[in-house]
Amino acid sequence: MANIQKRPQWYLPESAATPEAVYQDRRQFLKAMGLGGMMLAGTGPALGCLAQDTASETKPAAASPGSTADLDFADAGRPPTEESLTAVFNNFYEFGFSKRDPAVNAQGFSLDPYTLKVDGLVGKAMEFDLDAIEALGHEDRVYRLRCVEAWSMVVPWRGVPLRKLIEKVDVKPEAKYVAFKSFLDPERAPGQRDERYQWPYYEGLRLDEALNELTLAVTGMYGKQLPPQNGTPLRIIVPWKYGYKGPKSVVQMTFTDKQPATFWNDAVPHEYKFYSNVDPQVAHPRWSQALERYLGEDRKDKPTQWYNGYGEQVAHMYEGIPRTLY
Ligand SMILES: Nc1nc2c(c(=O)[nH]1)N[C@H]1C(S)=C(S)[C@@H](COP(=O)(O)O)O[C@H]1N2
Ligand SMILES: [Mo]
Repeated sequence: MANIQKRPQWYLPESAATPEAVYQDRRQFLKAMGLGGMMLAGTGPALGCLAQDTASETKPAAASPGSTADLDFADAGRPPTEESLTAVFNNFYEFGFSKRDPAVNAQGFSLDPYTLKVDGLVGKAMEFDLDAIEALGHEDRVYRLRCVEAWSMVVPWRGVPLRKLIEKVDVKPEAKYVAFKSFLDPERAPGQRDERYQWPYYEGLRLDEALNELTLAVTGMYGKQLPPQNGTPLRIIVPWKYGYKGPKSVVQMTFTDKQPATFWNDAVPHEYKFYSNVDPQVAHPRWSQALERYLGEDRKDKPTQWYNGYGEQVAHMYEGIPRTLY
């Protein structure tokens, strides 16, 4: 935790002062959920088809009950996104392609009895249940999350630094990357019957990225277990990268010496690269990344921050790598 500072570069004192809760009427709320506009018009096959959404005002969320917030991560520089929004505005293509599908289609979904398999270039392959993972030491951390579609949110996560898990399996020196795999169950996950994609969802990180202090194996949010639509029971969160770099409902982690293929890079290679670091200067082929819309607000008018504002913790990993590779 040595290189985490109390006043990082993105710290905005004005926004840290919690505003009065803003009353949201039903119409505004539906708009915020994306029910007011083009979201009703149909489903889009490619990530980013729904980027031009609209929404309404924000309302700060209450702190998670019983939280033992890690002080270094207690404040993401702006109020947490309302839980009622993060619960109904989701990207989880396994459960449908429009933002409000996962909350409906993943209702009641569970991977119990859960085990996370860890294998590949390790001294000892292992299986962890959720208790074993949480026993490694979980923390409450409030992070910003920036989706490649240009909306963003602030979430109080609960999770275990992935590094703690990696240290358990005795990674071999040849290992340079880690590949993640989400669950596969087309009977329960209707999106997985769509043959335009290769299921299960898969992602990957360079080993140093996986070991970075910020990378979390998340098991909860807002002080509760992860809801199905947010990736029950375990998801990876990599807050300086676009949201799709963090797979949900992960069941396997494999250490490898080769850069792993990733779901979105295979699906649309010229739009989604392996690194996918948040960068206002590197436009998506179909839209600028200079600005973002805070989930719960109307306008896409907030400046996007390089590395989503986490440059102090991560920029050193990318020296000499051209930004266009992101
Ligand atoms: N398995 C899986 N993981 C996934 C996705 C997905 O479709 N499937 N979508 C990603 C994208 S694009 C984003 S922005 C976040 C969304 O997380 P949220 O729905 O909890 O906000 O999950 C990421 N992880
Ligand atoms: Mo995303």
